[in-house]
Amino acid sequence: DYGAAPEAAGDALAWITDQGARFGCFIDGAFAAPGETFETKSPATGEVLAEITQATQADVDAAVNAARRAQGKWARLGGKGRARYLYALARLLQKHARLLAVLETMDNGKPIREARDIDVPLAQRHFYHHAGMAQLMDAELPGREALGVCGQIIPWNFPLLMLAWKVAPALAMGNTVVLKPAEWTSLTALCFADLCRQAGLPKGVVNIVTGDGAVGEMIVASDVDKIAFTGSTEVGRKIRAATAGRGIPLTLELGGKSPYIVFEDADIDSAVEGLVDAIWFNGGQVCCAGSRLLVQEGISEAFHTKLRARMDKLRIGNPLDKSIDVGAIVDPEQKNRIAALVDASDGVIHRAACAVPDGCYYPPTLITGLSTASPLMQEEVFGPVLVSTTFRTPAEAAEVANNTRYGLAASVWSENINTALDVAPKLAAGVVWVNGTNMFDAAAPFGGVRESGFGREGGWEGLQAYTKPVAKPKALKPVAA
Ligand code: TXE
Repeated sequence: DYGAAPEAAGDALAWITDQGARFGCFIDGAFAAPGETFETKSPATGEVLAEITQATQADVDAAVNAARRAQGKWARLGGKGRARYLYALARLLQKHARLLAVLETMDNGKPIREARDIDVPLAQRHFYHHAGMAQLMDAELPGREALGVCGQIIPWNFPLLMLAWKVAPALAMGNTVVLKPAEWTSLTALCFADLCRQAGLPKGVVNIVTGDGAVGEMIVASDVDKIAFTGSTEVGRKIRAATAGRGIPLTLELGGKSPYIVFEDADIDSAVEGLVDAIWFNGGQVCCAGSRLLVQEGISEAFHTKLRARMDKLRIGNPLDKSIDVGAIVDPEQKNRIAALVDASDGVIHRAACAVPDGCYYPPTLITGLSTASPLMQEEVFGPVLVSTTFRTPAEAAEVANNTRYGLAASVWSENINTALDVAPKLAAGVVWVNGTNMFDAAAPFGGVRESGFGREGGWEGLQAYTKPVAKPKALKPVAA
């Protein structure tokens, strides 16, 4: 049942069928024959969408070798030469925007409005931006060169967008890549592989190997020159330990429990609307989700009343329906994890009033009355669950906000710019938004502090992270006497 969008689902299903509905890895410019496979399902319907290959050690080796063979020539193309391919990929992402959005929604469960208006356009923007940067690069990053072959491991919450964050800057700077999508959401990465073929990208520049964490481990253990990872803090820690002896650069973008701080003088309606975006965008399955609300005491009651009323208007259901605000949770396993965390809490629970469809859905939830030390105040839920507390002074706001092992993002809401500018630098977070949330741009670096990881993606910092100083600087001419 595709409700309001049967024809859109039809296009995506037709693409899957055209590909044989069984996908091998994309290695050295071609899809390999499928090996042992697993099913990828639509969380909204439970329907099996396709069979995906569980890559073997031989697949990973072949992918790394192909990337190694391709890298020198790719780097020697120069920035302008590489830019032509990156522009071609950007245009193809644009041309197939609808197919990609529907595939993403079917595979991940996110509302089609988000896939269409956010995931896919931001992925395109990332390729356009890095095409432009590659073009400039010959002149603008002197003394630096590509790292070589980059291993890239991405999560399931923004499958295509996280691919773009990883692949575009790596390619722009002359690297080749071996990328592994998350096992629940491989389809848009495989569709992207198809686009690489259409763009005539030299073989071996992009390789996609599919499968679970064991395949990720194989990439980490292989002869790559960098690992870029987005995912859980736990796996990030394992990867750091596994690469410690090799001294290869590492970018880790991990979890978060980002504070959303509302001062008494904030524009309350805007702050409530911003909060809906901060915690219910993508069902809260967002690394920088504003999952911890901190409200100044004087407006706490009024704010919560408005928040509950707004929550009760959220529509949850079939993610292919354009009028839906909250879609399905990515997988039943993740839904059970969310439910277990909430069920164990001793707070006061308010659930959004809308009817929740059967299956892999979890309603927008607000929990108040928790102590700072309680697990739900500290642990990343990675679902549509907001916890809330109050503060009295700006100093206390910063103190409570920083009472976390994470440090990815923070939001500050106040109509007094002095309050905002006073508090923002005191927050331990990679990004602080003032009177806003979830603002991303390819030109702005993004990343965390503390257990949210290190390294930046996007902006100059993100480009630099895919280069190293030139190994052999030109010898200086002796100065004539
Ligand atoms: O993440 P994993 P999971 C958090 C969030 C979520 C929790 C668990 O709290 O509830 O993590 O999600 C690959 N070596 N985030 O289990 O396992 C895996 O195949 C190398 C936050 O899905 O970290 C996938 O491709 N790779 C987050 C990727 O790592 C390994 C996004 C992420 O999966 C591996 C996702 C290993 N040993 C989850 N084990 C964010 N920051 O956005 C797994 N993988």
